[in-house]
Amino acid sequence: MSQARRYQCCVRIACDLRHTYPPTSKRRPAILLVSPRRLIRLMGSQPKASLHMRLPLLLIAALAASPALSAQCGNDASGFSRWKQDFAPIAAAAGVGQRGLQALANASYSQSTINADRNQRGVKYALNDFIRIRLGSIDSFANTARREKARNATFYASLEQVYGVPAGIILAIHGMETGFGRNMGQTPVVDSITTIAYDCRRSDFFIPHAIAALKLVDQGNLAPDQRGAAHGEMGHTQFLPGNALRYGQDADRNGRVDFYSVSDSLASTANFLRQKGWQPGQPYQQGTRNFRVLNEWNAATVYQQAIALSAQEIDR
Ligand SMILES: [Ca+2]
Repeated sequence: MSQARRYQCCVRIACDLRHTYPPTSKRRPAILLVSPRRLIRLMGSQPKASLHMRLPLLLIAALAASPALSAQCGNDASGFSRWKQDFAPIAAAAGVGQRGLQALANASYSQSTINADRNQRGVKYALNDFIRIRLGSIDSFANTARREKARNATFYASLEQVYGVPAGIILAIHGMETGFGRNMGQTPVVDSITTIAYDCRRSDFFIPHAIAALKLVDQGNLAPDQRGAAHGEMGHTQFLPGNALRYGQDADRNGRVDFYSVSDSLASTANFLRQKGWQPGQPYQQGTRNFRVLNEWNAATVYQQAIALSAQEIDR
């Protein structure tokens, strides 16, 4: 298998695993109304919500008594335009500005996102199978990662200095998620994240990410037509928009947080792990505190094991 082909397979399987998003509710209503109060609860559930997120929530609270603020989910494209219209004031109340609202108005229903979501498989891989399918082998993957590291050793050293996360961990995630940036997805992020937020299966989970994506557009940190993976994951390490908004870093100091820039994306990844409790200079193999931080990045144990084993080999 060629390296490029292997990366494509890696990314496809990565998606299968990464997209084990919260299961649909067994008592899913036929019609789901997203009330402002519910939105407050959803967005407020994110730990340590920053002030710039809390203020819009107060505004939503002020509007919570308005019965007009609701958006009806749907299971096909037919209700998407109406949902966008109804979702716009909800997004505005959450702090989305004019550029974000324009991106919402221009969003198209993403059938490819829905197809990917409907085709999710709950396959569980043994570690050896996961490594074989995903990486070929630890040795070959680590060799590729070491070449990436050698191309910009100073940068990876600076990441460890600033965030305390070893280069091996960051490189392993970069390689695992997108084959070191070779495949970052082909679906417009705003289309995919608004479609999956509108879709009844996981509105609760994805609505805050849709609002975050629109805020990123507002900030100029996400182009309205930028492409990503099927569920709105962005850039080199496939951040969901809510995490992108919260953990993004402008590592190259050009005034923008750009998840399609290697330096910004990898610094944001390191920042995410550090903020989630990564302990600099401490071990990270299975059974350690740092290993448990990897669960914040991806809940699949085999993914965490493969990252830790690869990182050790990359940094040896
Ligand atoms: Ca930047």
